[in-house]
Amino acid sequence: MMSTVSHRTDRLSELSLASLPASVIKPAYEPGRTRIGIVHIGVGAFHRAHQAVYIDDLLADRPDWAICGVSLHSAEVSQALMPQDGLYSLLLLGQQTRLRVIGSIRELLCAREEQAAVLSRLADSAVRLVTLTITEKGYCLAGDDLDVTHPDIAHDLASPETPRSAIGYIVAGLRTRRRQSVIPYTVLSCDNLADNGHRLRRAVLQYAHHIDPRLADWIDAKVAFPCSMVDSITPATDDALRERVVGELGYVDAWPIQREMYTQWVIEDRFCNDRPPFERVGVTISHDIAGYDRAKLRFLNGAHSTLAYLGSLMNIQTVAEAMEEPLLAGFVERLMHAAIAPAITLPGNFDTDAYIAAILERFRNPSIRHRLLQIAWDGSQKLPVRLLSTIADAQAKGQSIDLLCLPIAGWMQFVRRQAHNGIALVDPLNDTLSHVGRACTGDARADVDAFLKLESVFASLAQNAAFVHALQGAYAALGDGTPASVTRALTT
Ligand code: CS2
Repeated sequence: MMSTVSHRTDRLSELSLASLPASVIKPAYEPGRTRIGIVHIGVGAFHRAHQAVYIDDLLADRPDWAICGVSLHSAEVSQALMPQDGLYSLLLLGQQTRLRVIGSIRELLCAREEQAAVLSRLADSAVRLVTLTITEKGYCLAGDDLDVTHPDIAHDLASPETPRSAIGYIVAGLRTRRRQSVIPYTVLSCDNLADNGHRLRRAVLQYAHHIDPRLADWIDAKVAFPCSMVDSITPATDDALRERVVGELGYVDAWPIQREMYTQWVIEDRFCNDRPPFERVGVTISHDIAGYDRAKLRFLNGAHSTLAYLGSLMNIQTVAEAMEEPLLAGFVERLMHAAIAPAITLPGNFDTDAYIAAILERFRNPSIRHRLLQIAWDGSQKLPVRLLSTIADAQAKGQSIDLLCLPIAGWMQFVRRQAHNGIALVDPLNDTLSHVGRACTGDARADVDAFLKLESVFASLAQNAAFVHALQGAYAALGDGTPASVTRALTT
């Protein structure tokens, strides 16, 4: 959200760079002298805290890889950052904190208001890479396939020249490049989805096929969609951060961001056009990233969602506070070791114990106020990739799924509680979920059955008797979802 802090000083801008305090890390290049080589769709805090920082590290050497950030719907970020020449501050949270000003986003466009400019960037041969952080719901998938009934996709299929969805923009750009014989860009998903590149490719091809089968064949043959794994904990901006940044910077920043010191980016080595020399700035380029993305999603994100739902039911506010609750911290640790680790297939040299220990350490970081309610957003999109896929694999291996069902039941109880309190969920399925939640009576069988009708969440697991039974047991164990009953469920 934009700043509510009063403007007591000047605004951060290119002009102010020279007079920033020495403690602030600033771009090692002149932002105005860079050229755009990347279009990024979805300029949220995560992109600005992650990919844009790697590119910021690179621009002194390679000024041809600056970013044009595109927001599909909201003009909020361009309104906040354009008056500051695209600059913004990033507070790095660790034992010591560091403040950095990032200059790699040289242009910000709101697609809804500046469609022609976005399409012309996508057609520009200097743009060799399109990256995306549009969150799980932005892919408009139903299971593994493109959801052609999704309103944005239906709109774009009817008028592909004036798209609304990310998939619609990617294909519109590729279509023009094909027509003009311009080499296509690589399309790199940076979202928390297993096999994100494969899923995006499939959705793009299905969409293109509806418009023009020859275009789909061309994309199939010419365009690369590498998979990637991204990792850095990025709590949402709050007023405390804004105040702190004004104090340390001496300038007002309308939308600073924060993240933990730790960061990781692994990208599959599959490109159809030039790419930034990512290795120079700490990105891992690998031929096989499957395994790494799964590990991150299932351990880190699976544990995060578990803390989010069970912790929120216990009225706990943040991840670090949840980790101070021994029953909850003990449960996520047990969940990772005893339920997630045995079900997952990992690369041979993967050190699972060290990976789990590092995650728990990051969760305990007291300098990060990462709100559980932020992680609880979009549960209907996150649970399938974070926990339900582990449940399916555990069942296939004949392992117990009892522990894994507790966070799923926790989500249902959370939805029920929010609905009964009249609080809307941040979730694309909010209407349906609130309806289901309001109708819950506490009867485990009836309540769980109503949730299982959500086909896009549970798919065939809804017909799996062992899963349904275990889930009903977990839901019943959580009783009425009050802190006392969650505590009781965690004790047994
Ligand atoms: C979190 C992630 O909000 C969430 O759902 O689980 O954003 C998490 O912090 C990142 O994936 C860490 O890399």
